[in-house]
Amino acid sequence: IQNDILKEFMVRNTYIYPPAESMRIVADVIGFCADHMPRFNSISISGYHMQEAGADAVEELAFTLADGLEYVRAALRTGQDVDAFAPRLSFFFCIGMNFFMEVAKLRAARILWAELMEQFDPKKPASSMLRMHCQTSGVSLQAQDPYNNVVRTTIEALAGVLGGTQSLHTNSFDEAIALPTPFSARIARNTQTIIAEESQITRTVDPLGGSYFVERLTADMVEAARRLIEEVEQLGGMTAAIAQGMPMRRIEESSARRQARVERGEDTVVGVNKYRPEDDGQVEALEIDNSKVRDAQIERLAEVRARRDQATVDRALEALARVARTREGNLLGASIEAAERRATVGEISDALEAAWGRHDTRPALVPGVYSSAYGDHEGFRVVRDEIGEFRDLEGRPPSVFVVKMGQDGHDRGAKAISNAFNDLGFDVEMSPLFLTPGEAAERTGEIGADVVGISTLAGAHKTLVPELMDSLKVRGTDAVVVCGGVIPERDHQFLLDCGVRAIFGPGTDILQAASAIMKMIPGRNR
Ligand code: B12
Repeated sequence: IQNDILKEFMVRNTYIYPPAESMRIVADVIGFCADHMPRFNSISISGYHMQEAGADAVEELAFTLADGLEYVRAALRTGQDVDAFAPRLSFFFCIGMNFFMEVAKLRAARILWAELMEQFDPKKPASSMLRMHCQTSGVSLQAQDPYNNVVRTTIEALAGVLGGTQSLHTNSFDEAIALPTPFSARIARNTQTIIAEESQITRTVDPLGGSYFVERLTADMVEAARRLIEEVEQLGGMTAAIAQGMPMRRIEESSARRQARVERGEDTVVGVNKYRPEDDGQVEALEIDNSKVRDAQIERLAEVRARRDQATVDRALEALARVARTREGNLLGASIEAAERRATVGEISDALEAAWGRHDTRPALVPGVYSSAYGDHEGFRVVRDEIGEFRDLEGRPPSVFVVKMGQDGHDRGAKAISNAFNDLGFDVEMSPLFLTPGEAAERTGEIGADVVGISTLAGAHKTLVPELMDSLKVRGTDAVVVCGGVIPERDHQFLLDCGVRAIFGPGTDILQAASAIMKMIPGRNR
């Protein structure tokens, strides 16, 4: 069960309720599973999302295990016995391209978890055994020369298997383009079956154990992660560390360093910053009609609502809200009761929100992250001077509003752009997540932004962008609009026809994007 809320607050961005109430959901799910569904893995404690958001291997390992400690403590506080739930805690790691580092990370995870669990005095050996699922990295996969991604995923899958993962997910080669097609999903699946059934490498437990290099790397990883976990503990544990913004800041710094290393050519990405083919070659990309999906879902909801007994639904939702308010009873048990009476996920979520309210967060810029990662690079200075010229001429810096709209929690790209543009001298505002196009247009008018930079990765650009353009027009705003994120090439012309001036997809060099955008801003005196 993907019941790990701390990584949502940190990097995945799908949360509704405040942290304390959210932690209660986690503990109640663990408790309900221990009592009624003992063979379910009651939580998947995830580092995957951290690496995908930019964390390095030590950060991913340390923050994940520190999250695990927090969940054990939350479950113990509800009176559960450690041996009743700990064997069913499950972990989830990301496997990137740094092959031996990833093998060492998985080996270090098992050593550290057994060590960390000692403080809870478990009696069953299974309570201290770290079991994991691994997924190959999505962010390592590129839109450029996309068949290279089959090779990347194979290398990553091998690291997962040699590191001893219990289960594995392999991504499709069209990861940076759209949701997978049946063909790309088959290749991803077959990457696993070939490893599992042809290569014979799964026959040996820990086959790299004893290699000097791997043992050294594992020991170093244990040491470095132990230090970082200790740092988190000093802050009062992961919930407190997240409230203070510590893990997010570290991850953002690592993300900025990686972006700068790729742009400076220090980290090779084949087909992106080295060995660029003349033609990337188009691959078939899955197309989904958002309106059709929405209409079909609304129809199904209407059918369910028409067939159910509303009075029993209302009673079940009231009972759930009471459990939420009084802390008596189990939240998952009460939610299952409501679902069995055909309450919808939306209604169940609303019942909890009525009791607890909504957790609202505002994104903050992290000044200096990008410029220090970039160092004294010539290209960085050139773009900064270009922006300085604008400021001197116009008496103000050029302003950019970086916008996230719709159900899209991907903010790594938006943050990378916002922090980099800010360090380059733009006046940047980063929107909160999940704006409607109307809200985005209104805020653009309020701040008088020169540029609206839409960052869109969830496949809703063909719905949200035209709506934003209309709303901007209605308000008489003439800001330059550009888009970035995962936008299949076949949709580019559609967006350009809507009035979008440029599209910056995955693999965009930020300095080049900043320079291109500068040239689009009219300015009174330029
Ligand atoms: C990292 C990632 C995640 C991370 C996000 C972490 C975070 N905090 O951002 C995690 C693991 C949490 C995640 C979760 C999910 N993801 Co995801 N994710 C990705 C991934 C692998 C990389 C995106 C990324 O961060 N790249 C690195 C940044 C730096 O690049 P970027 O955003 O592209 O930005 C660059 C350019 O695009 C451009 N740019 C971007 N914005 C802007 C704005 C301006 C103004 C400018 C000038 C330029 C610009 O410049 C940037 C620098 O180069 C993509 C696939 C891919 N390889 O692109 C899938 C992808 C976006 N995810 C996808 C999905 C489905 C999901 C989930 C729904 C999966 C699930 N079922 O749980 C969830 C949704 C979470 C949510 N709350 O919305 C799909 C979306 C499908 C679609 N578009 O049709 C994708 C495309 C993968 C796929 N093919 O299936 N994901």
